[in-house]
Amino acid sequence: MTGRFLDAAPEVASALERGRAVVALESTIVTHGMPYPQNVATAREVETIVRENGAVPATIAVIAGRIKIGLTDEELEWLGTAKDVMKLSRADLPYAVAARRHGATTVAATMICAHLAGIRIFATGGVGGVHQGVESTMDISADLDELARTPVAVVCAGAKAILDLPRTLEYLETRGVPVIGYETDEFPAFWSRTSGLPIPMRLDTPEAIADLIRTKEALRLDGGTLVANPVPEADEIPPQEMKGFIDQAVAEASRRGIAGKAVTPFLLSFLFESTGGRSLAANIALVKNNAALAARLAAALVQSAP
Ligand code: PSU
Ligand code: MN
Repeated sequence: MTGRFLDAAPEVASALERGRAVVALESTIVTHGMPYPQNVATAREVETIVRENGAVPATIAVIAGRIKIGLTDEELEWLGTAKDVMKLSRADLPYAVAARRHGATTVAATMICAHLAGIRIFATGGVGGVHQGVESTMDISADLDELARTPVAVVCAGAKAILDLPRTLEYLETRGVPVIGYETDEFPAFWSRTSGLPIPMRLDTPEAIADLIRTKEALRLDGGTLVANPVPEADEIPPQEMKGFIDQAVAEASRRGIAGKAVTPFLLSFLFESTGGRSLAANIALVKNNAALAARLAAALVQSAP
């Protein structure tokens, strides 16, 4: 039924048919998360890293209303500079498909499309979360509710430190989302390896995480799993250093009245400027690191399947 909206790239379709490892990748990071040309270069490198670690990459986006599961090189290059690409979350996905629009998928929308295609593992940079000032804005990313309902495991570097991280973890717990630290005792804060917040549970191998995912499925527990993988030490920006930049960015967003979907892209590009490009370098490194772990996890998941 849903298949009529999807176009799976031949390589992805054949991997899924044969029960091989596939890793979904999002596209909002390309259109709204990084500047050109780093966005396209990173997306290509991430696909290569997924392959090198034993899985087939499937970058997901909506092009002229078609849900693409795996993009060609030309499509990726076009997406990197296109101007009329919507940022799609759960709420906007049916509109983009019905109205034949172009759209980049956020974590929430990528999870939905990955699940429709039969993909269980997805790598991104950082998931959306509860925003600072939520008391007045009610801004909570739809990514969190998607994690509560759609059975896809999302590998990320924690949540961006521009968010209210304690409330983000509280919300995930309330909604029953397992948050697993990979080789870490703290919930990572995207550009930084630490946040001061203890991780709810820790596992140190892709096999152990695959086992948890299978157990969760066997127990018929709905929803996804969040795997938090800290940015590599060499690329980290220490939390105390990042804090000043973040406070400045959040204050500027509120001064300019930035709201809704525009908040996260504004903060990311503001930080890119204010850190002199360091935030972007860390962002690129952590996405690659997540792609490698996601591919190993996808391989472990198909290998030890009962
Ligand atoms: N991670 C990044 N860069 C990004 C995002 C995540 O490294 O641009 C995007 C993801 O697509 C995520 C979205 O789903 O930001 C969250 O947006 P919002 O806060 O509006 O839900
Ligand atoms: Mn939001």
